[in-house]
Amino acid sequence: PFLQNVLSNHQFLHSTVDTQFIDENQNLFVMKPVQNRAQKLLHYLGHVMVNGPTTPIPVKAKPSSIDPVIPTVPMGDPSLGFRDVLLREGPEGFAKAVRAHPGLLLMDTTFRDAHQSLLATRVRTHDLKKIAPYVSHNFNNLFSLENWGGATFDVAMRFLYECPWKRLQELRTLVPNVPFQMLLRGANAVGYTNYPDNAVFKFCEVAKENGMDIFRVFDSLNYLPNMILGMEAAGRAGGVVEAAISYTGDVSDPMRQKYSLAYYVKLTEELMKAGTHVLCIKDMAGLLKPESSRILISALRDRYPDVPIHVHTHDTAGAGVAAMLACAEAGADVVDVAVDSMAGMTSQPSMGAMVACTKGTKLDTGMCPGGQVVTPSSKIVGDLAQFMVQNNLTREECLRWLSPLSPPHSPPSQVLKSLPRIEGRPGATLPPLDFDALEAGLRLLHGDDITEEDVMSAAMYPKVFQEYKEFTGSFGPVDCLSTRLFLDGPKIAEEFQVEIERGKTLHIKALAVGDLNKTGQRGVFFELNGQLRSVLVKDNV
Ligand code: 3PY
Ligand code: ZN
Repeated sequence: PFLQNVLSNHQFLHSTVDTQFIDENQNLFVMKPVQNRAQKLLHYLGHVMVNGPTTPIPVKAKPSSIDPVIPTVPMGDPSLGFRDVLLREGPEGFAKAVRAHPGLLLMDTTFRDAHQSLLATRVRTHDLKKIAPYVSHNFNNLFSLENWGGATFDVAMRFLYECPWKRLQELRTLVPNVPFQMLLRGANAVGYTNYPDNAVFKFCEVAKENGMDIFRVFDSLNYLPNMILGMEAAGRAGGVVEAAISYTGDVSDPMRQKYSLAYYVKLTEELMKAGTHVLCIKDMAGLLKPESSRILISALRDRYPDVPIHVHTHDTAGAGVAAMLACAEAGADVVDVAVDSMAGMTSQPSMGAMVACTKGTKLDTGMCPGGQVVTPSSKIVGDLAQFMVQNNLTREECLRWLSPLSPPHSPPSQVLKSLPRIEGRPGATLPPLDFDALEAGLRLLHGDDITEEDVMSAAMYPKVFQEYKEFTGSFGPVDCLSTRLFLDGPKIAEEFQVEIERGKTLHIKALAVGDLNKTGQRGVFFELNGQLRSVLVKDNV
């Protein structure tokens, strides 16, 4: 149970209590241990200075020592945006306003899919926060800003040692006017596994409370029961439900019948029946071409004149802008783009290109342009393809001979062989998650400042959350460090500031790294707020 001391005990603070109350509540005088965040951060910096980055980064190149110039924003509140419509009119009213909007609307994926696709999801909250006010002021007419979900949740804790919920809260404060959008993997929420249904419901509820607005719900195999569960969870939380059909094949090729136009029309019918507010076509492999875009979007537009259609693609083959233009011309309301410098290749098409291509037409956007390189689902397909090539297998051979070979880690269903199978939607038969028991366990392990958000992080990623708490337990709030300091540490004699909470700034100067001692350690010396401090770091090299 949560220990409430004299600083937080409600009864103590708000009612007259007698000495017996004090006698009976010994916990009133239990104080949290001093956090000593400063010393922990020095330990982190010392560790990076001696051993290099703690975060696996896919390239050897050092982070740039140039501090990016952040464009200034005008004083005062940003102009109103679609979030104001959403807050005023709710998801249905929002969908109507989107449909009624004359030009083409854009979703900016820079804060999520663009860096997930190009930079292995390694952009830190620290940097997102710096540019967020600019986005809020200059891109207030975006349909949404995609900034959460997909791989961001896992990577934030696993590799960046930061809290994904804090990212959401902080960005929400900085961007009050543009709807936030996240990618929810249906019944798999933001994970790679099956969760009990109540975990998915609770997850969406807490995400909405923390500022999420639009939930793009997909299942990479278009497995309807999984999608519908995610849609229900997002809808019940009060979010905008955007059901997304994963697109594959080529609807413009009459020879390819498995994923034909009829397949997509049928699926759309089901998602409309399930009450989606927005319909999304999610072309995660970048397969849409202008002709297939026209065929698909005009068919859906004809059948469902009232639902906003939102199209997502990747520019993998370079046809992204052409395809998205064709979608818009065929009746799509929203397409996904990324900031020019983080667009193209496996990311989304460039915002600048879309803005320029529609300028002065009826689709005018009203904007003035100013490791793992594939999505997780594509990786499953890629792993299998590589496996087949390596073993020189045809499709038939693969199916027939798969048994004696060692499969890749992300197997197709045949590989299950005698492994246990689940009939139907896995979450339906999993026992509900006991949030109270989980919370009590976390408090025991990590102390009392466990929040509802932490409980959800642990529900999604138990091991990753555990390691994240251990890491920040010894190294402190590393999310407060600039990215260069986080990855590379300071240079000797460099002076810098770290704001560890609002109004609480550490002034640090790196002084020296000592020689290797007999036990394989080095002293690293700093000045912290004018006082000499040192830490002892094991040299792993
Ligand atoms: C994800 O699941 O993270 C994706 O981006 C799927 O395309
Ligand atoms: Zn994507």
